[in-house]
Amino acid sequence: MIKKSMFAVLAATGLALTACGGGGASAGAANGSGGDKITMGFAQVGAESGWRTANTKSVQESAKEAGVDLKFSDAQQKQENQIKAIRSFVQQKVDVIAFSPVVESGWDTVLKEAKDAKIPVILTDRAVDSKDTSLYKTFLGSDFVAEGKKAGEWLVEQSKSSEPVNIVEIQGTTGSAPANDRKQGFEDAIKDDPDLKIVASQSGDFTRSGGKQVMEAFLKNNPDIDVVFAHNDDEGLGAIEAIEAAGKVPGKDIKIITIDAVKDGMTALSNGKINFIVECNPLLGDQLMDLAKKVVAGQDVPQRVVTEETTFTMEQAKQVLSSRQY
Ligand code: GZL
Repeated sequence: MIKKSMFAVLAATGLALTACGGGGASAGAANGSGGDKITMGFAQVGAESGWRTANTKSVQESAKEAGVDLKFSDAQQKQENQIKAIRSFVQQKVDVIAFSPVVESGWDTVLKEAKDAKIPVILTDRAVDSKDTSLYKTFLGSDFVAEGKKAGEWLVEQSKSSEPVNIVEIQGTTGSAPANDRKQGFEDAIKDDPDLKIVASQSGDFTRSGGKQVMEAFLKNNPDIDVVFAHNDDEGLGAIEAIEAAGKVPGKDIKIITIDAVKDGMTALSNGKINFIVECNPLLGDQLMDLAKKVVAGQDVPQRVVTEETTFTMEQAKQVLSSRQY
């Protein structure tokens, strides 16, 4: 966790970084209030991936630790369910609403209802594309463009020969910030290398089954695939199943790059079935509770809090696998 003094400096600039892996001062101490228990309404995306499971666990455990009364809803990846949940939190007059928007668009109306009810909103994990930034107090989460860029830069580094490299891309949930931004970052990183070509791109909806189905179709329609860029580990693990069913060797015949670094992904990386993983930290619970207490207490918070993350090769995965928290 960033030292308080550094945090104050970064906060003043409107941007703060938090160390990956979560952890940090308990929310109660953070605002020094020790005041009344606050109630948070949390509208989660769903339970689509290992990352989401770890994120939910982090939010629930951190709420308990921080003495925050958590009202939790699982939207099963449907925007209308998240909107319903936010409306219900407004009716229940919670102190603060936090949510991870399943897609970027279509939130202004319900966020205006929360604002009119004087209930502050915190975005966590994913962003919205609303132009009206007064609709939420802060956005805590990863820089997905940077994640996509790191994935592309590794591939550029690995592809020094002037052989053509055919890439298939398994995108995340259509319209979601991580899918849009990871795609952007990856394309930006490879655009100056004429040998690297995305020959097919389709959404696997961040799920293992989605990754497997999309990869089966890619294998049928593209005889010569060199690399898979999957927007999360679960899609990459589904792609591995399809590649092995087609009699090819994942990590060797077809290289695989994914994003998240959850346990199952890191295990496949250490076994050489995935070649490179960009970390996306789901342990946002502690920072979320700290921010919520400050927001409810009327304190200023940075409008953007970016989680710091790293990357893993096979060797690095072998070293850290046993100590991973999720
Ligand atoms: C990223 C998060 C994405 C993960 C997926 O912050 O929103 O959603 O990369 C998850 O695993 O489903």
